[in-house]
Parts: sequence; C-alpha cells; structure tokens
Amino acid sequence: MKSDIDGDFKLFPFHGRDDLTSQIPAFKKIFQSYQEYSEATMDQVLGSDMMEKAMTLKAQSLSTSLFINNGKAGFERQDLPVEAQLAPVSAILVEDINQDGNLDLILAGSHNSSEHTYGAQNVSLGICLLGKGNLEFEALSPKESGLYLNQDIKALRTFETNTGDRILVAVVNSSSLMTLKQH
Ligand SMILES: [Ca+2]
Repeated sequence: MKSDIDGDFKLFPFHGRDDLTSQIPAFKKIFQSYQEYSEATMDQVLGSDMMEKAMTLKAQSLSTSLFINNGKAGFERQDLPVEAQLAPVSAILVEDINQDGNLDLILAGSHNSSEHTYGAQNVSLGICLLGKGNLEFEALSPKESGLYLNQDIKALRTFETNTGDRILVAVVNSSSLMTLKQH
C-alpha cells in the first residue's frame, strides 16, 4: 500500500508490468504503457468487483519459529534466535548433534530461484543451533559448526557409514548432493 499523487493510501500492485503481462498477456492491451500501469491501483488492475471477492491473507509473523505442542492448549510459537532469521529456511534437521541429551537443529535453505523482483536470497551457510534445554537454542558460528551449506538446500538428512562416520547429506535444488562428515 502506498499513497497516490493526492496523498491517499491505496493498494497498488507489487509486481511490475512485465511480470504481470508475462503471466496474463491480455493486460498488455489494458495497460499499453509502463507509465499507465505504474499509476494503476489494484481496483483499476483487477476491477472493483474482483477486489471485493478477493481473499485477503495477512501474515502474522515471517520469523523462522519453533512450535511447541502444549496438548489441548494448542501450539505455542517461539522465534528461533536471530541467526536463524537472516535467510530463508527450507530444510531443518532435528538431532542431538553434540550428543549432550538435548536436541539440536541444523537449518539451511538459501533461495537462488527467487523472482528477479526479490533477487537471490542466498546468504545462508547453514546454521547449527545447539539445544540448551528448556527449549532455548544457541547458534554456533560457521567456524564453530564447520557448516558450509551455501547452496539452494531443500532437505537435510544424516546417516552413519559402515565405518561409523556420521555424514550430513544436503539435497540441493537442481544440483548434486552436498555431503559433510561430522568430526
Ligand atoms: Ca545436543
């Protein structure tokens, strides 16, 4: 939502004319210039009838979070530490990585395939959050964890080899698997 030239707040489309017309070419005839499209409100793009029927969804939180099952009381959301909020997360592994009795988390998931409007969201190297008990987590630095999961990760699994080594396997979007050996 932004204000128009009169200072009134109105809904304007987020995506540019090229994005819209690549999906729905008919809009090329409706908005024949970029200037015309740039000044169009959502009512003018979709029509007020369709806007009235449209479903409006609101995000309550965009944080990567832990959901605690409190039984009949339902789920309680708890944000993970700030280190888990720096990049999109597509894969979460829950294991006791350091074998201290508390479950730990490994998070990964940069996005290289985002729309060009957003740009690549690929700063993550993967994050290891050590469970401290009481549902608190402490992030290890990349140097401490040794994680280097700098790809578009979609899933994480671990397995043990027949020589007793623990291997972390990362499934990478449109690429080969990444493997890391735990030391
Ligand atoms: Ca642990």
